Amino acid sequence: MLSRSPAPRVRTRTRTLSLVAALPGALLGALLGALLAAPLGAQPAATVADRFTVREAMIPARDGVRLHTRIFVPKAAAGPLPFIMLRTPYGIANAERHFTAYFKALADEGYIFVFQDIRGKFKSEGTFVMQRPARPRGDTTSLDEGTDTHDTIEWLLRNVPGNNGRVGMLGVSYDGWTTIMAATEPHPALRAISPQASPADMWIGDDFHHNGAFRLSYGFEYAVRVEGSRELDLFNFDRFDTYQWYLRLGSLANVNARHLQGRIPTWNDFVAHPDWDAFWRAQTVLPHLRAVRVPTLNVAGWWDQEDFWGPLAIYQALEKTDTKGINYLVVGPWNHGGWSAGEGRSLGPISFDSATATHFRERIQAPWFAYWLKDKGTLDLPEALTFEAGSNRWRRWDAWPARAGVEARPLYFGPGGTLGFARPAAPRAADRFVSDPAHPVPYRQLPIEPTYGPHARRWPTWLVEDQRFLNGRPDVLIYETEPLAEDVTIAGEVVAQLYAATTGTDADWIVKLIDAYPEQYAANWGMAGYQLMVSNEVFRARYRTSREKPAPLVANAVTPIRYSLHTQNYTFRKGHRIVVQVHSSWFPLIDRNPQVFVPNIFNAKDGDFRAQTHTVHRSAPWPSHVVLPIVTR
Ligand code: PG9
Repeated sequence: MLSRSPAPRVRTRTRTLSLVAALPGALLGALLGALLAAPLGAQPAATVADRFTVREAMIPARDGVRLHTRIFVPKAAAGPLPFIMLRTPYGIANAERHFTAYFKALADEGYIFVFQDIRGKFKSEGTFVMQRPARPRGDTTSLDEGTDTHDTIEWLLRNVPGNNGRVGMLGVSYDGWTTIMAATEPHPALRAISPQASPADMWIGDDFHHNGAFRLSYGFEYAVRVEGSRELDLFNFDRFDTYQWYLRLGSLANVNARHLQGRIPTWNDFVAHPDWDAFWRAQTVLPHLRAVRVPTLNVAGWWDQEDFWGPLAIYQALEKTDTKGINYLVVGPWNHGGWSAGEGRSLGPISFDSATATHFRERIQAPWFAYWLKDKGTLDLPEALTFEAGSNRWRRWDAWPARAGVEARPLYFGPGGTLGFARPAAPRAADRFVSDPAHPVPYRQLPIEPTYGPHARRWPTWLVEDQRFLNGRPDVLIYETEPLAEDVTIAGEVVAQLYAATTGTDADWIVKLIDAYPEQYAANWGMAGYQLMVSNEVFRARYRTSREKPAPLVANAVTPIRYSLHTQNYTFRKGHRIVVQVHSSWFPLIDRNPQVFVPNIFNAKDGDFRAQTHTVHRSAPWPSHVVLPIVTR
């Protein structure tokens, strides 16, 4: 591992046997068994039944609702043992699958594993609420996922013999969110958490919206999946290509009228709360992260198709109060949850030259929990550990976004589709295109099969698909540099700065930063000219001045639009070109903007959607560009 940052924080502790004697409920039998038995990791053929005593429990929460829980107690391991808990809306009947990959190194280490159906899902009682808001500060009577976790921990400590009084929690996405929710009012026994790909604010940057633009295909299909039944449901599309299905749907008002008839609460919430109002502000976990009290390993993937904003926002919120240095960040070259299964040697056709996911599970996740829950080993983890794709190496940082040795440099749009570091001098220069809601730009190559179900295939890797599929579309602006004379490495926040105008009164903007491989690519001819998206984001212009109060654009007026394309750590190799694409629809990932201002797009009429001419300026007074955080040393 190469490092340009100061020496990492290294904490050392030695395992202490007195801990075993000091804790209540120590299982002498288990201890003796562990002494006699080979380590679990040395028994690959052992079945779950060989390794664990499995127990089912209905654990009562404080309001009497009982939560369905499966507890796996190792038959042979040095005890007493900490708990590792995962709480999920997705069902736990098959939870033991985690022992083959995601939790394999943890199981080899030895924990009591706890899997729980959250309130209202599968065999747990009560009512499911999509991301039930954290109860307000000072409210001691309401319930949330944090109180359910608290009550579960209390029960486990009393009712599962052989525990060491400590609990760790982890999970990906919704299960990552239940993990961070447990830390809002943590039980004292909660001693380590790893929220992984957890959403943080569904309006600003995670599954359901990005900068106010509605994530149509995911929002619709996920809401039906989770709320269509107590278990998991699938929307029955009448065709394979959902691009066509969503296009024929027309206005979003047709969803309830034709398909859902108001049956899906989350869809009704989308319709009732188009702006960042009290509903979304109550749902975000960020204001509840007032102090980092539990050691936290935040995990994210650079090509996460669902929740990349959330884990970084949670890391940054916790970092504000992290005086003890117990808040960590790991970002790898993964899609949504890509670290939890497989080796992580590649994503789609992109190779990373090493087993990044295995490395995470065995060398980062497992030792990290052992350190906090078993006082075991040393912790050789910097503040932030990122995988720098392109150069394909892990990098250690003492802050994220990286501060030292990084310079923010604008890369300007130029004439004839050029892109360069020289600021434009022309007094007037611009590119124009017609954005037509009847022919929206697809977010990936057609056909776009459903996100879930037997035909789902490309959703998990669409972010790494070759962006050349949009070449030649008149409504996609493309700017590209000359082949790079040397490697260009970025580490930090990428920002889009557009100076744009439209003949309409509302518009979406999509800006993508792309690595174009050389056309002469002897290393791998199959990848010659490949265009890999490195950063991307959408911005709905009606929210440019306020998330709460959308405002129409002034037709034909040049309007500055500045927004984050998120952080990234990437090396554009010598000989590659940097490419920027700009367009105004990304369908059906993002719903179509009518391009005339309407108060609530969910209630727009089919006739409200109009083609408009959009202009992107690239002149001296209005130099549209992207800002790159370039590593200078
Ligand atoms: N991205 C999914 C999700 C999390 C939380 C709320 C809604 C959706 C998930 O994979 O769990």
